[in-house]
Amino acid sequence: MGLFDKLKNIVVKTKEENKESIESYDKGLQKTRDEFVSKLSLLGIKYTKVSDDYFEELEDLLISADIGVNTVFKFMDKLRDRVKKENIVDTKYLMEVIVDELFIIYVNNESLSTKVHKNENGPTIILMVGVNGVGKTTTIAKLAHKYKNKKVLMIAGDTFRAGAVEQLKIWAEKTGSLFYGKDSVDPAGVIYDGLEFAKQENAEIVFIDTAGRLQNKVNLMKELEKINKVIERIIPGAPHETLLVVDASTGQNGIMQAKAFKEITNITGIVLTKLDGTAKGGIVLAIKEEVDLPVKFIGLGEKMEDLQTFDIEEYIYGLFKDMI
Ligand SMILES: Nc1nc2c(ncn2[C@@H]2O[C@H](COP(=O)(O)OP(=O)(O)OP(=O)(O)O)[C@@H](O)[C@H]2O)c(=O)[nH]1
Ligand SMILES: [Mg+2]
Repeated sequence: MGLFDKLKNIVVKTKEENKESIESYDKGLQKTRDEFVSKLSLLGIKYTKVSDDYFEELEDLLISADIGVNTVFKFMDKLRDRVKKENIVDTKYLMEVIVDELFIIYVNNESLSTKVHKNENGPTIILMVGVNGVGKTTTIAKLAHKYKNKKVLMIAGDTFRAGAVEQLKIWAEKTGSLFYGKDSVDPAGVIYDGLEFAKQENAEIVFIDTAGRLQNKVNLMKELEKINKVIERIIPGAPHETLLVVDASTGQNGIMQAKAFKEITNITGIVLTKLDGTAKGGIVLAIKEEVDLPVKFIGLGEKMEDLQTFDIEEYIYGLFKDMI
């Protein structure tokens, strides 16, 4: 095969690979797009020229997409500025500026990397935290599926909710992962033994599931401290990632959770789940502005395939594809 053909193959292949993720963004963001973008388009029909009324309605619209009030205010200031400076009168053209500026909000930041920190000298430990029902356990399954070429172990650190251990075990079977869990009331104990098991089995990636009980901050902090101490004792330097799972459909409540967790433990990234079931897709931008943690993965459905590494370009495409 000549070099040209080889290159062509690579191009076709990357396009194909991309196609799949672009399609899932497309599908997963449909609700947000339908709500937000169709309203935005209607606004552009209602007002063909930029005016105070237009700005006011645009502001309401952005707030209702859960972009976050502070973010929206900043955004509106910037937009008004550009309208003035560039003498923009046509709302159709302003639409392009809006897409552009939303993109800039996100990209203008260093804590953007979606990269997962890996341990070069042993198992990579990924701790999942978050309030109950947000999708922690499902996300572990999805990530295990993503890393199916690695030796994955799941540790059932949720000793609180009835059925939680069994639920994780089933996912381990479905994804061909190793599993460690036992009847216990003490998550730290289970995690301790699970990590010994990880070393013994030479696991490459270890996911630790935790209970999502809503409790007071002090207790939660103490519990996470204890868990982190145990992890560090068995695998120095671990956990390599602490992923906070946030349910996108909870909107501003999700933002509050992210702020609270960030205060009590070292969160390295966010997994935003259930984007498929909500019109609150704007929360991605609010997290960036208000919490300043990178969204590393997004959940776009209930199946183990329905997880994507977060990509701002594909996200913006998924939101605005009807307008571009
Ligand atoms: N539509 C949709 N549903 C999801 C997604 N992620 C998780 N779910 C669903 O949300 C529900 C709760 O998911 P779990 O993974 O059990 O959540 P959890 O955080 O482990 O819950 P607890 O263990 O009770 O704290 C399940 O019905 C999942 O199928 C997603 O990205 N999209
Ligand atoms: Mg769970």
